[in-house]
Amino acid sequence: MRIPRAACINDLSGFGRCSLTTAISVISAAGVQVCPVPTAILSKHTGFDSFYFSDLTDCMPPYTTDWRELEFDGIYSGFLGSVKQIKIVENFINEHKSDKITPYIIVDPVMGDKGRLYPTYTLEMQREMRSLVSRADLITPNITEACFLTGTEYTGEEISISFAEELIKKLAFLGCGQIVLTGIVKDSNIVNMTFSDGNIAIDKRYRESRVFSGTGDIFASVVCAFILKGASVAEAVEKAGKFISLSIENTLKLGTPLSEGVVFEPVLHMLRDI
Ligand code: PXL
Repeated sequence: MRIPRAACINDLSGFGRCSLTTAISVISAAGVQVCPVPTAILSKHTGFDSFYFSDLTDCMPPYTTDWRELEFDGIYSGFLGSVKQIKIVENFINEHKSDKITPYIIVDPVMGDKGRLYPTYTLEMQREMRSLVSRADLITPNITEACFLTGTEYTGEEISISFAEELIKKLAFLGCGQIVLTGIVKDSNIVNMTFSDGNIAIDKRYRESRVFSGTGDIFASVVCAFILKGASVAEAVEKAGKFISLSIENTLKLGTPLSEGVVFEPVLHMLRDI
């Protein structure tokens, strides 16, 4: 059996279950090889009051140059901290687009949430992220990110289906072939809307009132793994929705703090056949 191989570009936060910690666990458990490219190391994610941070931008070009002869079935990028890092990811994609195996490119444009950009996100980074998403086969923005990418006014997480479709159209106009717009609030549900091959699909799950950090990273990691295993985007999104619901159910039972993220360890084994 051939194991698909994914290059994952993201930061490594030692505590708090997000970014590479999540990607490595989740994608491996789903049966896909993960090759991490760390963009920075943090002792904890930025939602904690204190954390140690060290930027690894200058390590990235020699690190990825040493991988020139490796071929990847997929390249998945998450949180990026500067214009320089976004450009490094674009170069890495360009270098591997001509490989015998053309990698499937997933860009999770981690830029902000609840109508606000992360404080590190400059205007120049927004411009550069628009260029990066145009190179992707699939992007997974939340509503905030979709609004910033398309220059649309943010009106909250509760949007109509026609507004969501409008956002998707604008994102497609930027050049993204397949899009999952995540986190649309509809009454007591959370809806993820998939646009793929000209079709729209909806995945609806019961919405927990508490929001755990790192959920977006679990979502993109599950989607990445199952697409590389041959699932359609809509199928992969359904699996991600199911896995997140299962993990959150488990977390609520344990009662751990929201900042520690979703306790997925006890259910990781279920990813194989979810
Ligand atoms: O889950 C997104 C994320 C990734 N990386 C770092 C973060 C966060 C969210 O807070 O702090 C460092």
